Amino acid sequence: MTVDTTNKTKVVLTKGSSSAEIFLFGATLTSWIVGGKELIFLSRKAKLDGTKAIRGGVPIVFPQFGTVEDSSLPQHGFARNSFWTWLGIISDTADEVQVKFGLNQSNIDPQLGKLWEHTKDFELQLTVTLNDNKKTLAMKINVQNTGNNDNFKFTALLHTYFKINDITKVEIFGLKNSMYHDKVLKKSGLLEGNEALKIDKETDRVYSLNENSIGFNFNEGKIVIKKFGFSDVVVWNPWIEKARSMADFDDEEYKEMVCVEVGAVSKSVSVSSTNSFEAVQEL
Ligand code: TA6
Repeated sequence: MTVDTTNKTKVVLTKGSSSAEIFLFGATLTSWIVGGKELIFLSRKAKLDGTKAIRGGVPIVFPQFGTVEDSSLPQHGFARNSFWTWLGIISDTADEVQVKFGLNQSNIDPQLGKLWEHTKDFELQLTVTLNDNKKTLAMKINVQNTGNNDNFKFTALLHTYFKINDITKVEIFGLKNSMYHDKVLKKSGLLEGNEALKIDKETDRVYSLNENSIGFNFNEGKIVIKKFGFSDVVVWNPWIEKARSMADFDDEEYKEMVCVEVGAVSKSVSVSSTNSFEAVQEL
């Protein structure tokens, strides 16, 4: 079965030797198996019952990245904390299957929805494309302003947790000569001088990146992330202390994951009435 929806909490895609799983909660993709390998990290302690955002996979960050001074929205917004609507199969061919999920005001807990003035005016869709011939996984977000009058601003990001087996062997490429904000040092306007960024401490950086191709080498191989429409890349690893502070993350799991996240976060996106914003990551 190419698209299995018998488990009401998630959709399982299978195409040849590739597979992917997407929970309706947060439309969070929690698994991508390709070439016999799982490439997505999911914490052994992740909550999968809708009680909190899933720790791992690809949480959808919308309409806000992080926390913002004059906003009462929770960190990373409400999309990852809401049950999305299954919008069905878009296409299913010999090599590829494409499915869609949607989020609008009807999916949002009113207690959360009232924290953003445009909750009634947005329609967010996620399209997931699994291609077994190209061995790729594409995720596209489309943000529609369905209101009749004013435009609205948001930030959005695909918070991808990649599964690796040794963080000390990870080298992230494609960032050299880009400017970044370092959330650990709380410093902005820093210039990345490394051809290959290694992770050996808590790392939480927002890179403004014109390049549309980044990636990383790791023990098991190399992952290239192509981005279209996203202006930024966030690199995050909690390292030892932050790992210990997260109840839904095992103390040692910082060694087995790295987040390389594409998004539009360093400056907000504005969508005018009846218009939309679209962005894609292809792995
Ligand atoms: O994307 C990196 C980041 O913004 C970090 O600052 C860290 O907070 C991470 O997201 C996870 O956030 P969460 O709210 O899921 O614990």
